[in-house]
Amino acid sequence: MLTATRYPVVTADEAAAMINHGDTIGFSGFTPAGAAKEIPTAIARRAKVEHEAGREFKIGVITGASTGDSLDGELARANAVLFRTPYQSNKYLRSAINHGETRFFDMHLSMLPEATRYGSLGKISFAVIEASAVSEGGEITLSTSVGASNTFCNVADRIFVELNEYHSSELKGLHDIYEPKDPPHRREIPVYRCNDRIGSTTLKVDPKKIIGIVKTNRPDEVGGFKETDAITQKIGENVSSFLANEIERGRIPKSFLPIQSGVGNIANAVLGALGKNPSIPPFEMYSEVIQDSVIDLMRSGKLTFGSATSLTLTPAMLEAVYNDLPFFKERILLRPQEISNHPEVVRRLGIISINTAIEVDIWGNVNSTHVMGQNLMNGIGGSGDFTRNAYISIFTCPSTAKGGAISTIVPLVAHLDHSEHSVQVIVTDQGVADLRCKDPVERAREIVDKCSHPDYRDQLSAYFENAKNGHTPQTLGSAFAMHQAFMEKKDMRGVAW
Ligand code: 0RQ
Repeated sequence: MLTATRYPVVTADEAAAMINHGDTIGFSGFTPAGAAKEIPTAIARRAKVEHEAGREFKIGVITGASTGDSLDGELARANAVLFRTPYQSNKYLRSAINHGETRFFDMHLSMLPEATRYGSLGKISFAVIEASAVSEGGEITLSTSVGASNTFCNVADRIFVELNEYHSSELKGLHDIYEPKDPPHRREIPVYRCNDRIGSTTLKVDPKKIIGIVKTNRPDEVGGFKETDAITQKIGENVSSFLANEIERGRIPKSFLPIQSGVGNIANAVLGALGKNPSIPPFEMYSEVIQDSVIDLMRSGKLTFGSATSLTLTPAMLEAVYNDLPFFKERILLRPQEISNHPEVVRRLGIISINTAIEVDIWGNVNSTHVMGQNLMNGIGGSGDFTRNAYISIFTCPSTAKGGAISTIVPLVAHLDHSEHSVQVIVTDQGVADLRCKDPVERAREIVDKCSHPDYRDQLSAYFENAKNGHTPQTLGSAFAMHQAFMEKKDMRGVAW
């Protein structure tokens, strides 16, 4: 490992001792991949001691997206998070947010770095960045994600590096670090193909800003995936046959288009199904996350290139990649999230976006973030960056949740993340609703007939078929009756309008 000697080697507790109550910290990490691990855990230890002594101790936490338990989980359990942005997925942090103990504001992931640079998020006191190597001259080779680490290091005066020996020492060349210029006269981001390299292989910082190196040897805290079940498999098959049919009809080029796919079990199943469909040619990804299924597709030759901002792999899969690194370095590029998710590039490349909804209404609006319109689940993540700008934007979800007691198709979403103007295709285990060029009533029929669960189909049709109120026949007095039924009797079935 390239370990420069000029920097002070400190323990995580020594680093945490330099951080004050009220400081805002930019931590590396996009999903648990490449997330800082040692220092946040030490800050949580410090917070507990301070709280026991009757002193306030909370920090502002900014990251790329979600992180691992040793960051979000440890800090939330220590009640040490003043505010948090953007996307998170930790159950302890989620609980603190929903109980009003931690302020959380959501952001499109592509916009976080710019907001950080221009000071909208206040002063960033420290950057805490995981790296696989650091040189005497301040060249940092990141690990399994880029996220917003480049921006955090640029804006912070003081940088701690967690030098993680778990990662391969050969990662240089996997990353492409580039930051856009200032507006208003900035030029285009010169990514014209998924594999275009536009920046540098290392993150270059003023070496004087690196005030401590914490050595560690720990894997990313990436959990395993649930086995594909009948529902997720059906969703995957529905997406892949829809796209194959679009090629057949000439609405997608025969050479196909780059794919963006969200994270989680459904995304895994969708990618698996794309891989198995013989009518879909070998393709590329321009996405934010590379997860286990992507690696399998690369090995089989079905996926020829993957551009993303994180390598979110289970430890066994990451080890397999490290054992075959020359093969994967030719096929993977990790960019800052500002570039991987940039609307300009998404539109230019003609990306097919595939993200997950919590619920969808019959008009095509999507809620990806709030349960019953109230409790935050995870956040919008990159779904807005891609959906609004994609060539074809797809949302997937199972047709029901909580054992059938919740219909994910509802008269009106209880929280809006993606509007009917940006959402083009809905896919559930029941089928595919193509909303393009349909008016609101045609969309409602398409979504209810093709995507809703049979238990809810008549109920949902009855909501709009007899209404005569306007272009979008919404009935304001009963639009949330299904949500209210669930909150009162834990079941959305049997609502009469
Ligand atoms: O809860 O496990 O307690 O039953 O939500 O749902 O079906 O396991 O699916 O893990 O893929 O998560 C939208 C949250 C889906 C996620 C969301 C309950 C359900 C379950 C999880 P239980 P599943 P997933 C990528 C880009 C953000 C937008 C995006 C997400 C739990 O995919 O955060 O795609 N997306 N961003 O039971 C009540 C409903 C429900 C419901 C599901 N209608 N009402 N509960 N659940 N639907 C991210 C990045 O950019 C990094």
